Amino acid sequence: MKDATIVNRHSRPGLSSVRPHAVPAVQLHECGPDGDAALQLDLYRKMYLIRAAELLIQKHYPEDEMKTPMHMSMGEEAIVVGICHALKPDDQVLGTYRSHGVYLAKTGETDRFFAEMYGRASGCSGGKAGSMHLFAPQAGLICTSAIVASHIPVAVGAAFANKVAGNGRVVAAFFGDGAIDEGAFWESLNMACLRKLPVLFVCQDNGFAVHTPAAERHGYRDIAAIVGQYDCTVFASDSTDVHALHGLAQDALRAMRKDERPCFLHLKYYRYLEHVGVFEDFNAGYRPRGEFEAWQSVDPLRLQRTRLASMILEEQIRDAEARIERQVQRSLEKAREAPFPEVSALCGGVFA
Ligand SMILES: Cc1ncc(C[n+]2csc(CCOP(=O)(O)OP(=O)(O)O)c2C)c(N)n1
Ligand SMILES: [Mg+2]
Repeated sequence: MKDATIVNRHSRPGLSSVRPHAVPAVQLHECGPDGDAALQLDLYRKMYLIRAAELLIQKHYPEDEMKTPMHMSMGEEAIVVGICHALKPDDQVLGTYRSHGVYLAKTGETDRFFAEMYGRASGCSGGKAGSMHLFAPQAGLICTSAIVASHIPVAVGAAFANKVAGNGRVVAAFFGDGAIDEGAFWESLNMACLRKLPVLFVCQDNGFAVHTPAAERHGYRDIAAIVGQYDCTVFASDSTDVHALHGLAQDALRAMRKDERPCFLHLKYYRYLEHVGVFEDFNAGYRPRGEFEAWQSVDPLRLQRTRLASMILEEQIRDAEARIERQVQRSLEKAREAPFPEVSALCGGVFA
């Protein structure tokens, strides 16, 4: 394993039209004088929960008991954890169909999560929505949506409501680079800037919409430069270091409060698995395995585990990992034993 490294925190973005994303250069991002061990362990635990839950999904999905399509978060853990950890508990988030990470980072719970994967009544969406439509309003997760960019106007509406209510809440909208191709994104950005709404626009750029690279979709070169023309603050990073991304999110939230205007984060990462499903897809011909292998040197969990190893005992790290593994295993077993929704619930919670 290579040394833990942190990437240039506010690096300039590369050209969004260039494939592949370059593996970020690495340099150690320092922790606080006291070593910040508790914070670093918290960040690691949250990322480990996401990875452990998805590894379990990966193991059991082929049994065909989880009927929902799966869009996996592996590779983006540092982004979702870094940002969600910087938010206050009652700040709100919305995400895409690829939101296991967002759900787990914001709620920390896995019983209702796994029940939803197995379509059980105790699932976070009553077992009728599946992996793409996760809800946890009590934890600030308003919704996740399968329709690209459809949740971004909802985020702006929620931020408008918060502003009118004067409750100080921030709304973070997570979306992929494909959402930038949608009018809904630009209209939402415009409205949020015009009305000075507390929205954190988080673009998780993996360079692909399904299998189509940015170069075949974008008639521009630098998304951050374009968004920078709007009345908002823009941050860009290609870091996979959760500590760096957490710091960046804190900077963004401070800027939002100080300037009373939205922030746009352009964050690059590498999607580890196929667009939809639990397997790798390097035989599909649109990206080489070598890219994935190169990104493993900056895998977010690996970086953070190496950092932690210089701060706390190996035994403490293993203990934290074992607890999380027991948690997800228990949740999966509970979900399998839980009842399906009643037939009478079929038409509940739908518009028509
Ligand atoms: C409005 C809309 N158009 C098309 C699709 C089909 N579709 C599903 S995922 C996807 C790609 C989105 O890519 P991106 O936003 O970059 O997210 P990623 O899958 O890379 O996380 C598309 C086009 C859709 N779900 N919704
Ligand atoms: Mg993408």
